[in-house]
Amino acid sequence: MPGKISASMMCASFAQLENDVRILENGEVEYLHIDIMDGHFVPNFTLGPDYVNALREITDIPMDIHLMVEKPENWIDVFSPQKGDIVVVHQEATHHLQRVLAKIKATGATPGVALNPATPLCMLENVLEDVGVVLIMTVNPGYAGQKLVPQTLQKIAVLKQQLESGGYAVEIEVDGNVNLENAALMRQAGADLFVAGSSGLFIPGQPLEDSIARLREVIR
Ligand code: S6P
Ligand code: MG
Repeated sequence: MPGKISASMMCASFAQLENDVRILENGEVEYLHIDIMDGHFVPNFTLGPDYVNALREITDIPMDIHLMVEKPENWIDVFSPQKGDIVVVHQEATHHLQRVLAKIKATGATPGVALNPATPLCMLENVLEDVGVVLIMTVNPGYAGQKLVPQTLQKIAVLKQQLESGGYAVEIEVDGNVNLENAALMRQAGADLFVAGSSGLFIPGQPLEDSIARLREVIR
Protein backbone atom coordinates (compact mmCIF):
# COMPACT_ATOMS: atom_id res chain seq x y z
CA MET A 1 0.00 0.00 0.00
CA PRO A 2 1.55 3.35 -1.03
CA GLY A 3 2.02 6.05 1.61
CA LYS A 4 -0.78 8.59 2.03
CA ILE A 5 -0.68 12.37 2.37
CA SER A 6 -2.36 14.50 5.02
CA ALA A 7 -2.02 18.16 4.01
CA SER A 8 -1.22 20.40 6.99
CA MET A 9 -3.77 23.17 6.53
CA MET A 10 -2.15 25.56 8.99
CA CYS A 11 0.57 25.87 6.32
CA ALA A 12 -1.89 26.49 3.45
CA SER A 13 -2.71 29.96 2.19
CA PHE A 14 -5.74 31.38 4.03
CA ALA A 15 -6.24 33.89 1.22
CA GLN A 16 -6.38 31.19 -1.47
CA LEU A 17 -7.86 28.38 0.54
CA GLU A 18 -10.43 27.18 -1.97
CA ASN A 19 -7.89 27.22 -4.78
CA ASP A 20 -5.45 25.13 -2.71
CA VAL A 21 -8.22 22.70 -1.76
CA ARG A 22 -9.07 22.11 -5.44
CA ILE A 23 -5.41 21.31 -6.16
CA LEU A 24 -5.31 18.93 -3.18
CA GLU A 25 -8.47 17.26 -4.52
CA ASN A 26 -6.95 16.91 -7.99
CA GLY A 27 -3.84 15.43 -6.41
CA GLU A 28 -6.06 12.94 -4.55
CA VAL A 29 -4.59 13.95 -1.22
CA GLU A 30 -6.10 11.54 1.30
CA TYR A 31 -6.66 13.86 4.30
CA LEU A 32 -6.67 17.49 5.40
CA HIS A 33 -4.61 17.71 8.61
CA ILE A 34 -6.17 20.18 11.03
CA ASP A 35 -3.93 21.30 13.89
CA ILE A 36 -5.90 22.36 16.95
CA MET A 37 -3.92 24.07 19.73
CA ASP A 38 -5.12 25.46 23.07
CA GLY A 39 -2.22 27.62 24.31
CA HIS A 40 -1.73 25.17 27.22
CA PHE A 41 -0.74 21.78 25.90
CA VAL A 42 1.30 23.62 23.27
CA PRO A 43 2.32 27.28 23.36
CA ASN A 44 0.37 28.41 20.30
CA PHE A 45 -3.07 28.82 18.73
CA THR A 46 -4.05 27.79 15.23
CA LEU A 47 -7.25 26.51 13.67
CA GLY A 48 -10.67 25.80 15.20
CA PRO A 49 -14.10 24.28 14.60
CA ASP A 50 -15.31 27.16 12.38
CA TYR A 51 -12.41 26.54 10.05
CA VAL A 52 -13.26 22.84 9.90
CA ASN A 53 -16.92 23.64 9.16
CA ALA A 54 -15.89 26.04 6.38
CA LEU A 55 -13.69 23.35 4.84
CA ARG A 56 -16.47 20.77 5.03
CA GLU A 57 -18.63 23.13 2.96
CA ILE A 58 -16.15 23.20 0.11
CA THR A 59 -14.67 19.68 0.06
CA ASP A 60 -15.31 16.02 0.80
CA ILE A 61 -11.67 15.25 1.58
CA PRO A 62 -11.73 13.60 5.04
CA MET A 63 -10.34 15.53 8.00
CA ASP A 64 -7.40 14.39 10.11
CA ILE A 65 -7.98 16.39 13.28
CA HIS A 66 -4.89 16.63 15.49
CA LEU A 67 -5.94 17.79 18.95
CA MET A 68 -2.97 19.36 20.76
CA VAL A 69 -5.15 20.33 23.70
CA GLU A 70 -5.41 19.46 27.39
CA LYS A 71 -8.35 17.19 28.22
CA PRO A 72 -9.22 16.41 24.59
CA GLU A 73 -12.28 14.47 25.82
CA ASN A 74 -14.03 17.86 26.23
CA TRP A 75 -13.44 18.89 22.61
CA ILE A 76 -14.36 15.93 20.43
CA ASP A 77 -17.98 16.87 19.77
CA VAL A 78 -17.34 20.46 18.62
CA PHE A 79 -15.60 19.07 15.54
CA SER A 80 -18.56 16.84 14.57
CA PRO A 81 -16.29 13.94 13.56
CA GLN A 82 -17.52 11.99 10.54
CA LYS A 83 -16.96 8.48 9.31
CA GLY A 84 -13.74 8.55 7.28
CA ASP A 85 -12.14 11.25 9.46
CA ILE A 86 -9.30 10.61 11.87
CA VAL A 87 -9.31 12.27 15.29
CA VAL A 88 -5.96 12.18 17.08
CA VAL A 89 -5.43 12.94 20.77
CA HIS A 90 -2.15 13.09 22.65
CA GLN A 91 -1.33 10.41 25.19
CA GLU A 92 0.23 13.16 27.33
CA ALA A 93 -2.92 15.31 27.38
CA THR A 94 -5.46 13.12 29.19
CA HIS A 95 -5.68 10.92 32.29
CA HIS A 96 -8.27 8.72 30.60
CA LEU A 97 -6.83 7.83 27.23
CA GLN A 98 -8.83 4.67 26.61
CA ARG A 99 -12.07 6.46 27.41
CA VAL A 100 -11.44 9.28 24.95
CA LEU A 101 -10.41 6.82 22.23
CA ALA A 102 -13.68 4.92 22.75
CA LYS A 103 -15.56 8.22 22.56
CA ILE A 104 -13.96 8.99 19.19
CA LYS A 105 -14.77 5.50 17.92
CA ALA A 106 -18.42 5.99 18.87
CA THR A 107 -18.63 9.00 16.53
CA GLY A 108 -17.70 6.79 13.55
CA ALA A 109 -14.31 8.45 13.03
CA THR A 110 -11.03 6.57 13.35
CA PRO A 111 -9.36 7.09 16.74
CA GLY A 112 -5.69 8.06 16.72
CA VAL A 113 -3.17 8.62 19.48
CA ALA A 114 -0.12 10.87 19.24
CA LEU A 115 3.19 10.71 21.10
CA ASN A 116 5.56 13.63 21.61
CA PRO A 117 9.21 12.91 20.74
CA ALA A 118 10.09 12.32 24.42
CA THR A 119 7.21 9.93 25.17
CA PRO A 120 8.16 6.25 24.88
CA LEU A 121 6.19 3.76 22.79
CA CYS A 122 5.46 1.64 25.87
CA MET A 123 2.83 4.20 26.90
CA LEU A 124 0.63 2.78 24.14
CA GLU A 125 1.00 -0.87 25.07
CA ASN A 126 -2.55 -1.19 26.40
CA VAL A 127 -4.43 0.86 23.80
CA LEU A 128 -3.20 -0.54 20.50
CA GLU A 129 -6.49 -2.39 20.03
CA ASP A 130 -8.39 0.89 20.50
CA VAL A 131 -6.75 2.93 17.72
CA GLY A 132 -6.54 2.93 13.95
CA VAL A 133 -3.63 5.36 13.83
CA VAL A 134 -0.55 6.09 15.92
CA LEU A 135 0.89 9.53 15.21
CA ILE A 136 4.60 9.79 15.90
CA MET A 137 5.50 13.46 16.37
CA THR A 138 8.79 13.95 14.58
CA VAL A 139 9.12 17.47 15.99
CA ASN A 140 7.89 18.87 19.31
CA PRO A 141 4.32 20.02 18.69
CA GLY A 142 3.32 23.67 18.51
CA TYR A 143 4.87 25.13 15.40
CA ALA A 144 5.44 24.52 11.74
CA GLY A 145 8.90 24.94 10.26
CA GLN A 146 10.93 23.02 12.87
CA LYS A 147 13.75 20.52 12.36
CA LEU A 148 13.33 16.76 12.65
CA VAL A 149 14.09 15.23 16.06
CA PRO A 150 16.31 12.46 14.63
CA GLN A 151 15.71 9.73 17.22
CA THR A 152 12.05 9.61 16.15
CA LEU A 153 13.08 7.67 13.02
CA GLN A 154 14.10 4.70 15.11
CA LYS A 155 10.88 5.05 17.09
CA ILE A 156 8.87 4.63 13.86
CA ALA A 157 10.84 1.49 13.00
CA VAL A 158 10.34 -0.05 16.45
CA LEU A 159 6.62 0.73 16.38
CA LYS A 160 6.30 -0.81 12.93
CA GLN A 161 7.91 -3.98 14.17
CA GLN A 162 5.66 -4.08 17.26
CA LEU A 163 2.50 -3.58 15.20
CA GLU A 164 3.49 -6.30 12.75
CA SER A 165 4.45 -8.81 15.38
CA GLY A 166 1.23 -8.11 17.33
CA GLY A 167 -0.92 -8.33 14.19
CA TYR A 168 -2.43 -4.84 14.73
CA ALA A 169 -4.17 -3.11 11.83
CA VAL A 170 -2.84 0.32 12.83
CA GLU A 171 -1.36 2.93 10.50
CA ILE A 172 1.69 4.98 11.47
CA GLU A 173 1.33 8.71 10.88
CA VAL A 174 4.29 11.09 11.02
CA ASP A 175 4.10 14.82 11.66
CA GLY A 176 6.88 17.39 11.55
CA ASN A 177 9.52 18.37 9.01
CA VAL A 178 8.26 15.91 6.42
CA ASN A 179 10.45 17.12 3.56
CA LEU A 180 11.41 14.82 0.68
CA GLU A 181 14.59 13.59 2.34
CA ASN A 182 12.97 12.90 5.71
CA ALA A 183 9.83 11.42 4.13
CA ALA A 184 11.99 8.83 2.37
CA LEU A 185 13.64 7.87 5.68
CA MET A 186 10.28 7.79 7.48
CA ARG A 187 8.82 5.60 4.74
CA GLN A 188 11.78 3.25 5.01
CA ALA A 189 11.18 3.07 8.77
CA GLY A 190 7.53 2.10 8.23
CA ALA A 191 5.40 5.27 8.13
CA ASP A 192 2.06 5.08 6.26
CA LEU A 193 0.57 8.56 6.51
CA PHE A 194 2.61 11.74 6.03
CA VAL A 195 1.60 15.14 7.38
CA ALA A 196 2.98 17.55 4.84
CA GLY A 197 3.26 21.23 5.70
CA SER A 198 5.84 23.91 5.08
CA SER A 199 8.65 21.40 4.40
CA GLY A 200 6.93 19.07 1.97
CA LEU A 201 3.87 20.66 0.39
CA PHE A 202 3.24 24.38 0.82
CA ILE A 203 6.60 25.56 -0.45
CA PRO A 204 6.90 29.20 -1.54
CA GLY A 205 7.59 29.49 -5.26
CA GLN A 206 6.76 25.85 -5.98
CA PRO A 207 3.38 24.91 -7.49
CA LEU A 208 1.35 22.85 -5.05
CA GLU A 209 0.64 20.20 -7.69
CA ASP A 210 4.39 19.70 -8.17
CA SER A 211 4.92 19.31 -4.43
CA ILE A 212 2.23 16.65 -4.25
CA ALA A 213 3.79 14.73 -7.16
CA ARG A 214 7.30 14.87 -5.67
CA LEU A 215 6.13 13.72 -2.26
CA ARG A 216 4.10 10.86 -3.79
CA GLU A 217 7.24 9.70 -5.54
CA VAL A 218 9.22 9.21 -2.30
CA ILE A 219 6.40 7.63 -0.23
CA ARG A 220 5.37 4.98 -2.75
C1 S6P B 1 3.03 20.97 14.68
C2 S6P B 1 1.81 20.47 13.97
C3 S6P B 1 2.14 20.03 12.60
C4 S6P B 1 2.63 21.10 11.66
C5 S6P B 1 3.44 20.46 10.59
C6 S6P B 1 3.97 21.47 9.68
O1 S6P B 1 2.75 21.14 15.99
O2 S6P B 1 1.26 19.37 14.64
O3 S6P B 1 1.06 19.36 12.01
O4 S6P B 1 1.58 21.78 11.08
O5 S6P B 1 4.47 19.80 11.20
O6 S6P B 1 4.85 20.91 8.80
P1 S6P B 1 6.36 21.34 8.74
O7 S6P B 1 6.80 20.82 7.46
O8 S6P B 1 6.38 22.85 8.78
O9 S6P B 1 7.02 20.76 9.94
MG1 MG C 1 -0.17 18.22 13.44
